[in-house]
Amino acid sequence: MKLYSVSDGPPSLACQQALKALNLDYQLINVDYGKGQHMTDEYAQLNPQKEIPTFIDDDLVIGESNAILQYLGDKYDVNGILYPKDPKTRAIVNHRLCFNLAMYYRNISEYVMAPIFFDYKRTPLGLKKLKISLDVFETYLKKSNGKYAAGDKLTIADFPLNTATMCLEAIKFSLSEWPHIEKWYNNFKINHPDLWNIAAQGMKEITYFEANPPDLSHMDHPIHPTRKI
Ligand SMILES: N[C@@H](CCC(=O)N[C@@H](CS)C(=O)NCC(=O)O)C(=O)O
Repeated sequence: MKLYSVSDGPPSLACQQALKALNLDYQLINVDYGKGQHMTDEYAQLNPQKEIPTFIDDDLVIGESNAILQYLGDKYDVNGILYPKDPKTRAIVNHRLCFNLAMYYRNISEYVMAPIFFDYKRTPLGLKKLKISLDVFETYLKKSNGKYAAGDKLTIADFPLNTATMCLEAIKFSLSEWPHIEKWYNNFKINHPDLWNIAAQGMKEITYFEANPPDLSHMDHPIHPTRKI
């Protein structure tokens, strides 16, 4: 198995956490985002979205971290520990993955990540969207009293929500207004230090780039406006 991953990318890090939690051997291929290695025609053959991560298992080649997490759960979590088989429990896990993709990480990414790497600003509207996303996650976590994202056990849904939340810590955004998120996030660090360590390595890089925004103007990004530092 191979995972094309970017060292500070929350979706990539979530896949690494799942591979580690499932104790799977795989080849980690670090994609250099700053060099635009994911923009090449060669990479586009693997992932036409030109996004990272991309995962390969034999003849299966897929992008989209949720699809990767679900595949790993389906194929390798035979007892349904991290990806429960009971349809209702599983539906909650799937829901949390969708919530992260469509709302939570989307708004974190736009507010935290895009202004670090590209020519975007942190705006009051962006902050409002972020706070609404945090309010929603807080509501979900209240149901499990802040234990895990989809109930009282660790599941694959905790990984992308953890790596998304890590971006907030990277820029010292306080979670004190969202006590259940804070509790869940700290519990993850305490109870799963080896998994947290994967996110923590990425966080260090994001914190560094927050203080030293990279010049990606050479990348000529097709969508995002770059800035020369
Ligand atoms: N929905 C995708 C998003 C992946 C994603 O946003 N990856 C970023 C790196 S963290 C990326 O490759 N962006 C492409 C670009 O900015 O050119 C997933 O969950 O896998």
